[in-house]
Amino acid sequence: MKVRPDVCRAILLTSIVWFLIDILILFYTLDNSTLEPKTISRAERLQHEQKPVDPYKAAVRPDPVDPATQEALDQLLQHTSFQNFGPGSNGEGVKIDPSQDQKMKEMFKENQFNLLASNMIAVNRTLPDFRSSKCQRDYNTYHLSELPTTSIIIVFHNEAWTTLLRTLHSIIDRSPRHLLEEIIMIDDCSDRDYLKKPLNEYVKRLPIPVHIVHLSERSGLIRARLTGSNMAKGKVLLFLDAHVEVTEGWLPPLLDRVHGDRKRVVAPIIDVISDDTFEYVTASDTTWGGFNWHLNFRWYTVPEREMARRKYDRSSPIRTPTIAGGLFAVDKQFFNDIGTYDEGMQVWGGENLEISFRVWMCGGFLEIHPCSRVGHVFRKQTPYTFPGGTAKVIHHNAARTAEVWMDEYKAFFYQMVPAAKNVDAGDVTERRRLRENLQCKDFRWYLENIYPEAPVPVNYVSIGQIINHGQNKCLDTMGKKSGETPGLVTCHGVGGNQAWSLTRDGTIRSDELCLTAYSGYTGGTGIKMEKCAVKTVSRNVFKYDPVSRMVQHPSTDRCLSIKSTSLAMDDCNNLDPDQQWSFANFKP
Ligand SMILES: *[C@@H]1O[C@H](CO)[C@@H](O)[C@H](O)[C@H]1NC(C)=O
Ligand SMILES: [Mn+2]
Repeated sequence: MKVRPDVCRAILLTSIVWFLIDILILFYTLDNSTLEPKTISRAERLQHEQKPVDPYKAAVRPDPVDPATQEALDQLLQHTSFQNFGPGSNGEGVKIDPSQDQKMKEMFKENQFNLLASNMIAVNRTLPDFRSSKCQRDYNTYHLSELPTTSIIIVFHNEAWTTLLRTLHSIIDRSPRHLLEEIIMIDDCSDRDYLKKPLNEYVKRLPIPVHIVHLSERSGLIRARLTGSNMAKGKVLLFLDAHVEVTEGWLPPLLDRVHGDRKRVVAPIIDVISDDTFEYVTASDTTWGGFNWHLNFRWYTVPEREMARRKYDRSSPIRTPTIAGGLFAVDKQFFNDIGTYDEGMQVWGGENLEISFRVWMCGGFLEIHPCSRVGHVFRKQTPYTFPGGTAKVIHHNAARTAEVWMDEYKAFFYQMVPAAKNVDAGDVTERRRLRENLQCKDFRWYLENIYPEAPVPVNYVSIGQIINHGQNKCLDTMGKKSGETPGLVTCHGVGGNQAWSLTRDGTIRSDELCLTAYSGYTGGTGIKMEKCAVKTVSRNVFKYDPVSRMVQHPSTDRCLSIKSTSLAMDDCNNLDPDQQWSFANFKP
């Protein structure tokens, strides 16, 4: 092989140039790395080590801090762990030594979770990557640079320092920086000092903009969130609770869905951070949100129908009838278009069903993305006070939802929660007008198309009490559970445990419990209440004849009757008044 001399010269010349550049770089780095460290004295290093751990060196020098605030923050940080491999790392739980039992119990009361354990765990603790391999593969298909930015909105009231910081650090450590426009924190009138100036000071160190608004009066979740959304600069709003930990890869799946169609409102799987040990426990990926006659949000198993629609791909988003409400992403414009929140609601509770019904009925979609997981500290009871009383607030909010969105089906709520009838729901004309203006579909459409598995039946022929003519008494769940026989007591006519519905397909249900007749029940009267099956089964199907008033059970060929004052199945006899029943609000 022949090489021409001018090519040789060119190669030689470039080599020399590169050699010279190398030497220059070498000199430059030597200059910095060999000389500087030696100039730091041992004393200075010691001082450096003793300073409270500075988790994120601020890139810009923050404004001067007043000494009192600085001292308060230093104090807090001395008791804030940033330790690697410390207690609770990798999502593990923390067991408190029995000698600290008393202290633990005292501290538990402050926030209704194990604060002592939380304080031992690093605020930037590690967590495993819980995503399925399919989710991890899908992650690589997102065009991260094209996804919209998000403003994260966190409302808190007297939140604990370590849980709040863990929320912030987990977001910062596990989200692509360019997707985080900002974190907006709304302090709903906390009275704990560390949540004021020290917190303001602390967030300045974080490498993303964090804005804190301290509301001067208790505003409740809805108004606090609206304060946040009105400030937000990001395209997508992401509401988070104040005691959560996001996991690896949590953000892009949510943004990707909203980006694909801005009418999608998307929630992550909400995993459980134990309120006792702070262990991170994954939740099922085959659970979705529903609601019962009380208008309580409830988790239920995703029905076969939805699994099939998703082609049994467990990484594909679940179309859920409702969302839990604490954590979700929504396009800011869409959120505004469909009427943000109902500002007539108070404090907290019930707003999740309201926004769920509204999103579906007014043209949006609600999804749970199984590739996005966020842990949440679930508490057994709320540590906060509800001005006016918890029940009253919850009933007020639920009644507004029922009045605006549920049409005739609100009867199920009022039957089950008669106390709600006496609570003033306030003026709902604005919200009804919103429904008009948006030309939303009706509740029947929602039940038929989005939630046919709902405890509220689409088609029903009665709602209210069921009277036995022989005894002149009413069927009563007596607050009993699945597997027990309902009672027969004096009719009181106000619903509650005497609220039943005969459905078009022949089930007799009270909320989630169905009358179930079965010849194989041993030692009983052949009838019990059981959790209603998702798809009606013959055990639950009765046939009511409004003329003879008999309730026949075709699959056992017996009739609903009474045996010595108890409910029982018996051979049908149309002369027996104990086999005659009437159903309130019967319309065949
Ligand atoms: C937590 O923060 C500390 C202080 O910045 C740092 O040294 C440590 O590596 C961090 N731990 C993790 C798991 O990121
Ligand atoms: Mn919470």
